[in-house]
Amino acid sequence: MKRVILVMMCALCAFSFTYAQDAKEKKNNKKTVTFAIEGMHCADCVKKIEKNIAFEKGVTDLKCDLPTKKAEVTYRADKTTEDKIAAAFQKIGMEATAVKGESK
Ligand SMILES: [Cu+2]
Repeated sequence: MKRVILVMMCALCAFSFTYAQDAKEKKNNKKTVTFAIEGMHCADCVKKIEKNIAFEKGVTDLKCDLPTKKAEVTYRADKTTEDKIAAAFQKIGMEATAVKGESK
């Protein structure tokens, strides 16, 4: 009988550990994706991006780099997706392509 209890305790421990891990990931599921932006030519374009994309749902951080025509977008994966952000760029007349390998 003791052994059964021990096994059950172990199972419970493993379960709560997995659950805690899950909750932590849900809380901390920020993703950063670098987009190559076609149509970002000048400081006004950067302003336009900052005014629009920074306020997109789920976007928590945005860094534009004009010389390389790249925008680093940090977003909450439970609120939005890479595709939705790219669509938001499209809405303001820019083509955003996620740069693979630069995602964190
Ligand atoms: Cu411009």
